[in-house]
Amino acid sequence: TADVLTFGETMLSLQTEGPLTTGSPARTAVAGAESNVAVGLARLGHRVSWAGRLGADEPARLVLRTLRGEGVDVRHATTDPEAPTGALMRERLAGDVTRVHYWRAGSAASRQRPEHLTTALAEGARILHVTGITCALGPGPLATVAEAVEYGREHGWTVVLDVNHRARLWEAEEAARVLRRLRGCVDVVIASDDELPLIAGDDGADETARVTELLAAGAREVVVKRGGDGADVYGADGRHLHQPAHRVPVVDTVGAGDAFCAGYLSGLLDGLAPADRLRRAATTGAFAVAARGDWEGLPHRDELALLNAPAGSALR
Ligand code: KDG
Repeated sequence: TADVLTFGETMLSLQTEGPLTTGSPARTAVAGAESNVAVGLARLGHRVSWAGRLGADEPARLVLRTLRGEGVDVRHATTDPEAPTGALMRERLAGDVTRVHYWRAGSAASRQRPEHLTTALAEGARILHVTGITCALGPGPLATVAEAVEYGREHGWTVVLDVNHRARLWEAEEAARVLRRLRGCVDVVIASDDELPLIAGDDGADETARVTELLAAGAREVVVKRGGDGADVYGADGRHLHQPAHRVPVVDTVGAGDAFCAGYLSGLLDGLAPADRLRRAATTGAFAVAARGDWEGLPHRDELALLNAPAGSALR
């Protein structure tokens, strides 16, 4: 049994130094919200399985090698011989502004279907982690998410949904319609404050009303992320806690939400109290923003306390 099962689209990521049109050099990496979470959890010592779908190509080899190297179980990842692994480019423009380009239409992950996840589900897990990104990839991935959350719910797993809205992949109206249908099977909802309206509440509702609606729909906890302003957790027992963000130099915010999620799930697995898991989430989120790359800066368990070291420390 895994601690956490997750799946979604993991891609080849090209990260340019400057505008593409000038022939900028680029670095190759691996990106994908769910595998970012998987890496974060593996580095904290948890058993995590990533069961996405890849093409039969070199980017797939890079993805598998990277995840394996990070200690993520990829035995249940599947291969689509007829479709490529997806790709994205993070193009650095003026200053620290980056533009994202996707090549994901028709990708292997967009062709994932429920039967591709059967063996992964049968192996069991304590937590199922899914995101709104997978729901946006097409009818097959959406059906896979829907069946997985039902399966997790029936088998007593903790089902975690990170809204993770990607406006480039689908319209907000459609996202809202789909995500609200999934709510009944979700134990923990994670959303940034601007994503919360997608999954709960009518126009003009405040945060409390939206959270109340999610808790009434069956969630045990709702976690609201506010970037540099920290995060909050609301529990079905009426408790509400706030955690400020760590003050760190912000190098790259991409992946911060996934890092936060990994920290939060790690706290759940370790049986930490809500305030402590929120603190761990803030810590892993801070590591992510302080380093370049979507997941590269995530801490190993013995590094969690490093943020408390005085600025500029050299550890000898
Ligand atoms: O959350 C970080 C992700 O956005 C990144 O790793 C790539 O999954 C990705 C996406 O859909 O943009």
